Amino acid sequence: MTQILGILNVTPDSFSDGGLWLDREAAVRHALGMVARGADIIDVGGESTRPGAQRVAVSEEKRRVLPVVRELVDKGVTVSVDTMNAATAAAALDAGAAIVNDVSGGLADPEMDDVVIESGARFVVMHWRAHLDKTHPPARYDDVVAEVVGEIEYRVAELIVKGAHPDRLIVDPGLGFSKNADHNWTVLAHLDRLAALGLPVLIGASRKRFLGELVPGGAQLGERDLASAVVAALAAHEGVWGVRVHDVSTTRTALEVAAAWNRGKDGRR
Ligand code: PMM
Repeated sequence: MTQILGILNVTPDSFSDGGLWLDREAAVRHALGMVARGADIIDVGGESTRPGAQRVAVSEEKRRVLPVVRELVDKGVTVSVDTMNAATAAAALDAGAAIVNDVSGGLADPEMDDVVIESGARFVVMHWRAHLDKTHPPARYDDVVAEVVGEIEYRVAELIVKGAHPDRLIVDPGLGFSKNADHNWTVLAHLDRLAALGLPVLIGASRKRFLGELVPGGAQLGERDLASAVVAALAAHEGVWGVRVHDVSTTRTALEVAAAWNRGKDGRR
């Protein structure tokens, strides 16, 4: 069954849920609710990656993230930490996190590769070109699928040369990161090309702007959650390993449908 990573943004400024879970108790309660609704993993982040977001000091990021990681691990929850900072990743792994989810795939912090390789933790290698701030022009692609898959493949090869075990790596095309709506849809329609790397694929489409642009009323979270769940079902149908989402309940239903569909294909129903 496709894994559900429930998003827990412990930030004041994430685009859809900034400020909601800054308080530790509220954050833990929300995370446990997501687990009860069917999340397999809770992805805890303390720095917003939305376009134009201010970078957060590592000390502040740790202050936001670590108590929540510790408490969730204590309660038996599998935790991933969403960070571009090696020091935060190392501290979260010490606190019991199982996965490092780095939207820069190790490119933002030169220490990150060593931290994940030495710890033996699982590592999400997301496709990333640059911080999403005004100093970087929009990314250009001649062939978005070939370039995204090729750049991820290169990063994976570098990690393996440095000593990473391939079965610790998960790949993610980084929807919306230096990609416009057309780029995102083109990548989604060619997930088989990413899957051909032979590593588990994670997709993070939840509530992103390209879904809001698609549907009437798409500015509203409910509409985006429905669109996000449809993407999750289609991605699951393509065999992805996991989806990173805000609305766990709707996603669970969507994934049940995709799983039943696939069972039907095998004639096992
Ligand atoms: N997107 C965001 C943050 N972290 N991690 C992975 N692996 N993949 C993503 O697509 C991704 C991510 C930005 O979304 P948010 O502000 O809703 O967390």
